[in-house]
Amino acid sequence: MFDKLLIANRGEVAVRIVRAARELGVRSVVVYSEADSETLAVRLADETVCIGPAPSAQSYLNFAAIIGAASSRGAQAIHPGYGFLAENAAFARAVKDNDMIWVGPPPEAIELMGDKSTARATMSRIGVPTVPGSDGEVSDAREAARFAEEVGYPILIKASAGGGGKGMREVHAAADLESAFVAAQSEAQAAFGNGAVYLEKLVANPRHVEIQVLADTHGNALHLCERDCSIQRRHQKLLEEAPSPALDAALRQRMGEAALAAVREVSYEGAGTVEFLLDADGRFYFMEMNTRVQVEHPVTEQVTQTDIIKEQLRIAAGEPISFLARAPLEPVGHSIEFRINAEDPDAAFMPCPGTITRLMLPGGPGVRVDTHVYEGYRVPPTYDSLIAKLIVWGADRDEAIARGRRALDELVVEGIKTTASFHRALLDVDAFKQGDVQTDFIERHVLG
Ligand code: MV4
Repeated sequence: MFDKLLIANRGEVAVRIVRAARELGVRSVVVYSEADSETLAVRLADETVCIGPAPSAQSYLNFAAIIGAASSRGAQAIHPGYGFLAENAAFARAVKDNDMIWVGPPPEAIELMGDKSTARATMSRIGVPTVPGSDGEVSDAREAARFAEEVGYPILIKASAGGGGKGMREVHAAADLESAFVAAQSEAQAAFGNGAVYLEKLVANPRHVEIQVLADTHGNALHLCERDCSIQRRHQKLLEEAPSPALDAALRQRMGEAALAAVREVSYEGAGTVEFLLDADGRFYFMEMNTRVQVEHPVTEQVTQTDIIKEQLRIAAGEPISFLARAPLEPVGHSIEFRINAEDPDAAFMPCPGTITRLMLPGGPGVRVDTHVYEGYRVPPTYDSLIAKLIVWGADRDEAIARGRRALDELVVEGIKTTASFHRALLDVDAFKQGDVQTDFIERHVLG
C-alpha cells in the first residue's frame, strides 16, 4: 500500500476518504478552495493545501494545482471522490503521466462508458439488454416516424449530448411526433449547442436500479448487489436503499451477471456502478455506467458489510479485493440513505446556504452519519447542497424505516432549511412503506 494519498474533492466524501485512508495507515493530503477552509476534511487531514479560489474551475477542477500539490507533498496516489474530476479521462491520464497512482478505472474505460451511445452499443453487442432504440442519431421527423411505427408508441426522444434527463420528450401518439421532434431538436441545440437526438421505446414508470461492482487488477470482478434509487426529483436523488424492494435472488443474479459482463468487456478496474431501468414486468435495460464511487455507496456497504473506499485504495495499490471468499454476496438486512441537503423542500428545493447555528446528530444502533459539517459551520453557496447523509440499517425494510423515522426525529439542524422534513413526510406515504416506488414517485405523491 502507498503511504500518502491526495484527496481531490471536498465535503462529506473527502471526510469519508480521509477516514478510510487513516484506517489503512495511509496519510491524507486534502486540497481545498478558499471557500472550504473550515470544512471537517481540512480539520481531519494529515496535511492540507489550498489550491485556489471558490469557483471549482479555479480549484477542484484545476489539474495543475492538484497535481502540483500532490508532487510537492510527496503523495503517491490521487483519489478524486465523486463529481469534479472523477470521470475525467484526461485528468486520470495526467495523474498517471506524473507517475502517480490514479484511484479509479483505466482512462480508456472512463471514455468507453462516458459516451452514452458507445456504451449502449457495446452493451447491446455483448448481449446485455438495452431499451429498443434508434441506432444513433435520427436526423428528421420522417425517420423518427418510421422508427416509432416499428417499435410502437410511446417513445422517448433523447438529446445525444444530454444527460441527467435534460432534453427528453415523451411522445404517446403519431399525431404529436413531428412537433415534439422539432421541439426536442431545438431544445437540445439551445441547451447543449448540439441538436442531435435519438429515439428509444419509452419504459413506462421504471425503477432506477443500479448494481455496484468492484474489479481488481488480478482479474477478479464481483458485484455487491443493487441499490434502488427510484426516489428522485428532477433527476436529483433524494433517498436510496438496498436491497431493492423489487428484486428477488434470481433477478439479482441476472442483473449482477449483466453488470459483470459490462465490467469484463471494458477491462474495468476499481469501483463502478452499472445503472438499469427496471420495468413493472421485471425486465431490465442497461442505461449507463458510472465510472466512480457514488454518493449512495454506504447503503451497499451496510448490507454487504464491506468498505468500498478501502477496496478502491487496495485495488489501486495492486492488491486483490479483500473479500473474494465471500462471493457471491447476498444482502443482509436493509439500508436506507436520506440525503440531507441545505435546501427548502417547501420552496421547490431552493438551495439554502448559511450558518448552522445548532446541530444535533442522531446515533444509536444501526445509524451512520457521513458529513463534513458541525455546529457553527457556514455552508458556502458555491457547491452542491449536500450537507450530510443519514444512513440507517435494519434487519428488514420495516425496521430500517422505523429506525429512519427515529433518527430523523433526533436530527436537529437550525439556521438553515434542510430536506429532513421532506424525508419525514416521505416515510408516512403508504406507497413508500410498501416499496412501491418508481421514478415518478415524487410527482405522483405531490411531495414537491
Ligand atoms: C428513460 C426512461 C424511460 N424510458 N428511457 C432519465 C435520465 C437518463 N439518464 C435516463 N432517464 C430515463 N430514461 C427510456 N427509454 C425514463 C428515464 C427517467 C428516469 C430514469 C432514472 C431515474 C429517474 C428518472 C426520471 C425520469 C425519467
